[in-house]
Formats: sequence, C-alpha cells, structure tokens
Amino acid sequence: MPEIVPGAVLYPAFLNAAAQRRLAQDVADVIAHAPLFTSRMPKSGLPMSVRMTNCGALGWMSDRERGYRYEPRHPETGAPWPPIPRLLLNIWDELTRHPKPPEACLVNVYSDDAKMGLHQDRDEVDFDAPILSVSLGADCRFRFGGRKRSDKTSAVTLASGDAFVFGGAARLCFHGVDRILPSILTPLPEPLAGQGARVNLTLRRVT
Ligand code: MD3
Ligand code: FE
Repeated sequence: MPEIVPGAVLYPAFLNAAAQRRLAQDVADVIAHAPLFTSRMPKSGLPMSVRMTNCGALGWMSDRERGYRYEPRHPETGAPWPPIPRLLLNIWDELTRHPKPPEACLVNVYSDDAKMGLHQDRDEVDFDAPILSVSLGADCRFRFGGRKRSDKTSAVTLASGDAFVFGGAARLCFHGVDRILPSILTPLPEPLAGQGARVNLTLRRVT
C-alpha cells in the first residue's frame, strides 16, 4: 500500500460499494442519536465550515470560550456519544494493529464549499497511537506537510471508501482539506445523501 510520507499509509478503495453503504447507514444512525453541530474557533468564535458529531467514549469539539477539547457528552443534547460502530472498530484493528481500541470517532460532514485549514492534531495525550481516517462521498484535495507549518506540503485526492492511517512520524504532520471536488459523480450513499457532500470519520486514542 502506498506510503505517502513515512508513517502515512493510504488504502485506496479499502471499502467496496456495499461496505460504504453499510457504513453510511451506521453514520446515519450515529447522527440520529447525536445531531450534527457547528464548532467555533477559540477566541474569535468564527464557525467552522465543517459540521460534526462524534461516537465513542470521547468526542472532539470546540467553542469560543473553552477552545478545542474532548468531551464525554454532546454539547447540545448533553447525552453521551453513541458507541463506535463495529464496522469501524474492525477496520481499526485490521489497519492499525494497535493494541488498544479507539476512544473517539469524529464525524466531519463537508458541504460542497466546506474546507479545513492546515493544522496539527494535538488535543490528544497519546501521540504514539495512530489515527485512522475513512472517507465517504465526494472526492477532496487533502494536503499534508511536515511537523512545522512552514514545511513543504503536497496534496492527494481522497475518494469514497479510502482509508488512511497516520502513525509514527506522520502523526504530528500539518494537514487540511483544500476543497471538496464536484460531488455530482460520487454522492454520499443513502441515507446520508441529504447531509452534505463528503463525510470523513477519524478514529483516535485520546488519553
Ligand atoms: C494527519 N480531518 O478531523 S482526515 C481532523 O478529512 C481532520 O476531515 C480531515 O484533519 C478530514 O482533524 C482529514 C485525515 C487526517 C486526520 C488526522 C490526522 C490526517 C491526519 C492527524 C495527523 C496527521
Ligand atoms: Fe486533523
């Protein structure tokens, strides 16, 4: 499998169409129990263009007052996050071989004009565990660089069904989503179709 940079391994079309449909149903069930919400940038309070929810023991969120963090409950309903679907836990085991299960699964939902600026994921305690990303729906241009913001970057296209593991030296690399590519050819599978253009699931150890 292509190692894009040391520690970053892309598995193109890891999920076939049937598995993508099963995952879309699982994600729709998560959203039914934990509605999509909008996180805000620390201090400025500017809304992020990606809507999100979570499953697992801990979920990622951000608001103006308290910034980026993991919480055990949904910020609007106050309910615990629903469990991580078995299908995703199985992919984690198969692709990461990490000895502990993921504690958090962030569900990012992109509209056609959503993007995510270049950033590092540093809100976790355990930087030794890998991060697993699974994409559904529209292609996107995914950008990654090095451990410094000023390091050279390059971009790859992520497509529906692709899985990506970021471990080792790649764990603290800067990364982001430049843009969503036209979603007409690869709409989200039903019953997610009405929610947006692209869904990305990110599984992590936190503590
Ligand atoms: C590389 N999400 O939620 S997934 C994020 O497509 C995030 O929604 C993007 O970046 C998305 O934080 C990218 C791929 C990804 C996730 C975490 C990483 C790449 C990563 C952590 C370290 C290095
Ligand atoms: Fe990230």
